[in-house]
Amino acid sequence: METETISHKRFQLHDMDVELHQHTFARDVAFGLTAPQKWLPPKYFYDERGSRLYEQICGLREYYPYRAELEILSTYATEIYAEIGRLALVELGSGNATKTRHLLTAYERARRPFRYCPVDISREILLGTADRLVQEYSHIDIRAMHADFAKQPEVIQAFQLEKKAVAFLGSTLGNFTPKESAEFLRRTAAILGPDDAFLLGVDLKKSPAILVPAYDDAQGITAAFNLNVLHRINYELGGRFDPQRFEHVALYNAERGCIEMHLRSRLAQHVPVIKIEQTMSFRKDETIHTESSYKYTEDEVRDLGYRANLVLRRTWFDARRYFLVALFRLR
Ligand code: AVI
Repeated sequence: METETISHKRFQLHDMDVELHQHTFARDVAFGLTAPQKWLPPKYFYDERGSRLYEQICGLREYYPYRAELEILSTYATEIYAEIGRLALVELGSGNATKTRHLLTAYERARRPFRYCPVDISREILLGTADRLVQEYSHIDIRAMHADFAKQPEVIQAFQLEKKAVAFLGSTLGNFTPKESAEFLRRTAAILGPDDAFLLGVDLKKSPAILVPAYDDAQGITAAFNLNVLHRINYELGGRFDPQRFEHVALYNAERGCIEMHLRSRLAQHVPVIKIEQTMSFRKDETIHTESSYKYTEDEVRDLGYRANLVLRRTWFDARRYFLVALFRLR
């Protein structure tokens, strides 16, 4: 693994060897769109347009997970700080750190120097966020890391922190398959020390009447977000998709315990993808499975941690108990 450390004026950036995007995207499209159940990994939603659409989703009336977690972090920032305040804070998938600000403000109030280590796959967002935070918080010491942490949580060992809290918020774990979640938690637990903490934000199981509209909003923003992956195949891989020939589908799969998002072909069609020299064929009503968003019960979260050698120490809920922020320590 290659590491490059760039010292900016007021923060440090570790640039890990993020695998060449174009190559993996082409490989995943070639593989996923020729499988019996066509599928694409959800990480490809997030190009510039997709990230903007996701921000819009977070502001939608129907999309409760963002606001529910924000409510937890703002209501219980002092309590959470009391648990982790002595530790450096590593955030996996920090994005623009909007929610984490409530915790950072609690750190700042203690008027002691503290270290915040945001890790993200988007270098631009990371640099912008670090830049803003050093201006807003006078006691902050930022060590940012540009890395694909989902593949390799071990990258955070490069921070060489003695004591740390690792935060994985935003219900991002929900987009991993159960096998990926178990593996990710096991590997993350393996790099925690006896005094370290792991803070996890997960969306809870609830009625499909609430879940489904959160992924199929009236304004069609989630539909545009889902269809955006076809635009991306067009402009990055020379695809010839007409997104209007597909429709957005969101359903709750009770057996798997997750929302599934699909793109359903409105008609039989053949779509060339020039850069991978393949033509993808679709039957009428055939779908591409683009995302699973797993929902948990508190017991399932406890169990998931337990199997990864973690013990659940504290839980915080929003007023409607839609969302859970859980604090784990090593067993
Ligand atoms: C980023 N992730 C946790 C979101 C979710 O709820 O699964 C992505 C998303 N997909 C549709 N809406 C939001």
